[in-house]
Amino acid sequence: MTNQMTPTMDEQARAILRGNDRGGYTVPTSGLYPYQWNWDSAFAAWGFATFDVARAWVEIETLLSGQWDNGMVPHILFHRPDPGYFPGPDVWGGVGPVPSSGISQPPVAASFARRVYDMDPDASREALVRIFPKLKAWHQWFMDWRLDQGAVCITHPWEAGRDNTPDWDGAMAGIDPVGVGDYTRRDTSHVDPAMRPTKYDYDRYIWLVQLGRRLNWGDAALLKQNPFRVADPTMTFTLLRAQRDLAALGRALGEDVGSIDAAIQELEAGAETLWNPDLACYDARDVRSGKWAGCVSNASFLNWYAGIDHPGMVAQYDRITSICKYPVPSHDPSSDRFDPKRYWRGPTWGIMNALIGLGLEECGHTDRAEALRQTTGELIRDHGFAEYFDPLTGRAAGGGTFTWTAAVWLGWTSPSRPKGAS
Ligand code: 9WN
Repeated sequence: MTNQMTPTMDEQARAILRGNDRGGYTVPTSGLYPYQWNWDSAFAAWGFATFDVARAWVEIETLLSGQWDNGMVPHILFHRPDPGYFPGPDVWGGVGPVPSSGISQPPVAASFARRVYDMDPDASREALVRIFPKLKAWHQWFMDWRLDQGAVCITHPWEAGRDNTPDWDGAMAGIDPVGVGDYTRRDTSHVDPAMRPTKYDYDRYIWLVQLGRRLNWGDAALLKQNPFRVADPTMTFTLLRAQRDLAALGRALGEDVGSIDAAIQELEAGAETLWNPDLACYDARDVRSGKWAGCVSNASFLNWYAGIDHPGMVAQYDRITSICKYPVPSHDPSSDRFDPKRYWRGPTWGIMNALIGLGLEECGHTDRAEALRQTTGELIRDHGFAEYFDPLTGRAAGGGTFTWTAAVWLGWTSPSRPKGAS
């Protein structure tokens, strides 16, 4: 029986989603991130679908309402002005139908759309018919503008959603942020600066935004002039998975999915170009310099999620999970660049764990998948719905009452998650 004074974890998670709902879209957490973020919304849809399928579709449709003419779906939609976040719409100068940033984010929306659809096909069909061409155009934009030997590249660290990971250290060092000017960060007034990227990082983030804006976010111009171009496991594996899910959705609708199937083959070949033989792991590759990042990150382990069961990755996974109590860390704890509190340079993220866990399970590594589900559930139960966690102690870090952590609870770690959610 539920004690009325103490809400259950499920009730708390649902209350977070509702509390972060701004009418048609959710914010990742109030204060720190007051707008709609791309991959956060896809996770939010997953969470909503466990108790309100119609609301899940609204989340995805609102995200796609920001799609640009070239097919790109921005990483932030600034539906309503809010001075609490920097850089805002005036700095970005996005050129789409809704004020937005000028870059994208890991395309997990089609994959969560498939999950929502599978949970209730009848209630989902109309929305699916509307969004299918939009998702297809977005994926095609990646295929047209972002491939290097079939692997998907990012043009800004924020695009991979793993902002300050050591994966980009080499490429970031190649940027001289000359003329970036003065600006005031807002993130460090919400969160302990030791848990956030440094000024060195921010100068380069803003410099890259200014460059994109100067080029009016033209894809061809950016391809030529942007010094930051890194082939990234997050993007490559999530797009590969998303294309597989989109093809399945297309078949359910009776659509021709020939071009999506061709893209899947190209991305499968591209994923193999991210295998770093010296590291014995999937790695990021700096396209401008041709150098490997040399990083075992949580994105390295998205291979299973993409349907690739590389035997070498099991050995890496077992090594990494044996050296920290709360895996999967965003950077290898045995590396001298590991920092257990600083954002994507060490902490564990529930969303990455969910993607890794879903992939492990689908590839038949069920014991590992179940163990990861358990430790992630324990982290959230014992330390709260935090943005991320210290992988050594489990301590909560970053923002609190976080939408995607609540969604991961509802869709993946809750003992009472509905059948079909995960
Ligand atoms: C920049 C919203 C987003 C996530 C990203 C995470 C963080 C933003 C920031 O927050 O990035 O996009 O300002 O730090 O790195 O993955 O989507 O939760």
